[in-house]
Amino acid sequence: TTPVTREITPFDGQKPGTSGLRKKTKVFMLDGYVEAFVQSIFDAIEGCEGKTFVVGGDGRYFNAEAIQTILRMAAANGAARCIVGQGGLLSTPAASNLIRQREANGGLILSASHNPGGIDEDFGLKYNTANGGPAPESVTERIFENTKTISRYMTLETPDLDLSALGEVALGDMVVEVVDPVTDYAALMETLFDFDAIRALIAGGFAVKFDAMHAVTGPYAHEILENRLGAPKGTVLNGEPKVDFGKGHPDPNPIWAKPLVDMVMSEGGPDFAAASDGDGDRNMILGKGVYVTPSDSLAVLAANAHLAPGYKRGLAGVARSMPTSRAADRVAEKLEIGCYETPTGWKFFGNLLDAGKATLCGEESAGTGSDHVREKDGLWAVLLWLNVLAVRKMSVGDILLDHWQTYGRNYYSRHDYEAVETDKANAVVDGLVARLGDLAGTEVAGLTVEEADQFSYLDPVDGSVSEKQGVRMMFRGGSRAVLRLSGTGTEGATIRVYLERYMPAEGDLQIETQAALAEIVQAVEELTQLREKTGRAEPDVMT
Ligand code: VG1
Ligand code: CO
Repeated sequence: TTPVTREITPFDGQKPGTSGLRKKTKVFMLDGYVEAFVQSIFDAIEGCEGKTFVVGGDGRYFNAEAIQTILRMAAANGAARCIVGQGGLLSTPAASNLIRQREANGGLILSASHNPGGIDEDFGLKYNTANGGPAPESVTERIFENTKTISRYMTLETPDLDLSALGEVALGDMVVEVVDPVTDYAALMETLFDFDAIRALIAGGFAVKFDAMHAVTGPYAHEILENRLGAPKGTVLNGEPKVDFGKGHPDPNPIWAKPLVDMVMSEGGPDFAAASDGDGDRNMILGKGVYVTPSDSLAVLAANAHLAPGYKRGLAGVARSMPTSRAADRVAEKLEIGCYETPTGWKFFGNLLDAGKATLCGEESAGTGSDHVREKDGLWAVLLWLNVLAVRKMSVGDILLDHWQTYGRNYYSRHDYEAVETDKANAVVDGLVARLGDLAGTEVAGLTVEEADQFSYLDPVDGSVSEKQGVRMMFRGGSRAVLRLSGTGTEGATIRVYLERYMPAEGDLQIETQAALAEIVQAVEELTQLREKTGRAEPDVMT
């Protein structure tokens, strides 16, 4: 068990994106690929000597193999301890919690989140820092720089460890501690929410369904919803994690979780339904006959969080990613609390949470979370909704309507054009950027452009600046469109178009969403020629 040093040559393109490195699984399986990236991480954090790491993933294909590689390398690089979820499983929020609770130096999380899994699908790996959150850009840039020159890595020549049994085992001079992935996370949830109130709600016949989409949240949801909150067996659907997520696309939105949406839209459907993604950090919230957009969900939770014990002190502030609708801003204004607009990706919320400036954060992509961890958290959002429902004793639909009648409604939708040829996608963005200077005052599709720019973010805590975080087109009257390229895809480019239109409380609050946004869609097409330039008649996904 003496560490060995092996020579290696760099791989192209090991650049972390919105949330770590994501590639086709077969790319990750290339000889030395994981090793090159992991050694680049270890070198970027000035080595592992004496450090403790949390290691786990969403259980997708290649999760088990990659973990063994990481453990051997951590040991060879001098780490003192690795805390690993049993069977290699840890949801992203549970990993974040463990890093914080155990005061680890960081964590390696294996996931491609909402991307499909399997040998022909996607895999991912990201590094989280000691606060439990995704490494900030300063760290991911250092990692990427290292990947370009990496020439060696350290490992041990040891057989695979058995990660199925709880307890400690030695790996060289390092201790590997296998923990139950659910226990500490479930305990944390009990400190935040009124489990008795939710138990009573459910016991009173309030019907709940949770779709784990064959991904990592299955065991968490079985334990929390069924065992601890007394929901009947069968509440959790697709609760057994599978390496290929049952060949599904573990993205909780109305397209990929359609069966659940159909269920709540049909006669006799549940009162409340929710789903989470591959690694358990996303959430979709549904009520009888209603789909709650993630942007609305953030706003509703911000307005009601004080009803749950963990937030009864009130919120310090709310943060949302720039493309997320401004519904939460209206709540922050009313509560007279801070409101922050960050670039896409949870890593930008970390400083605000650490500094106590924001308590709740959210993204339009079905991510909501709070200062309890440093990742977005799917089951947390579900439990906060249930806690609010238990206290307010209203349906999801009525809570939503009441919210719009108080704050007005931000009609919102995101249109994705997936796997577009990279040059074509760049041409769309570059074409728009080139025109930005002259857009103000332009009339398109019955709308007037008031302002257009590229979003850049000045972090109010550490003063760092992140530029070119998406193009914004603001229209007179408060409508808005945002265009940016995805940083999590593994095939060509995905163009995301985010559409928003504000309707004051006294206006029409019941327009069908796509109809409400049709003019803005038309305006975007006229301003970008997106459909024409990409040859796409319509988006692949609308959320
Ligand atoms: C997408 C979402 C973003 C989210 C990111 C990671 O990024 O838009 O809001 O933070 O995925 O989520 P992009 O660059 O493809 O738009 V997850 O659940 O993949 O960790
Ligand atoms: Co995710």
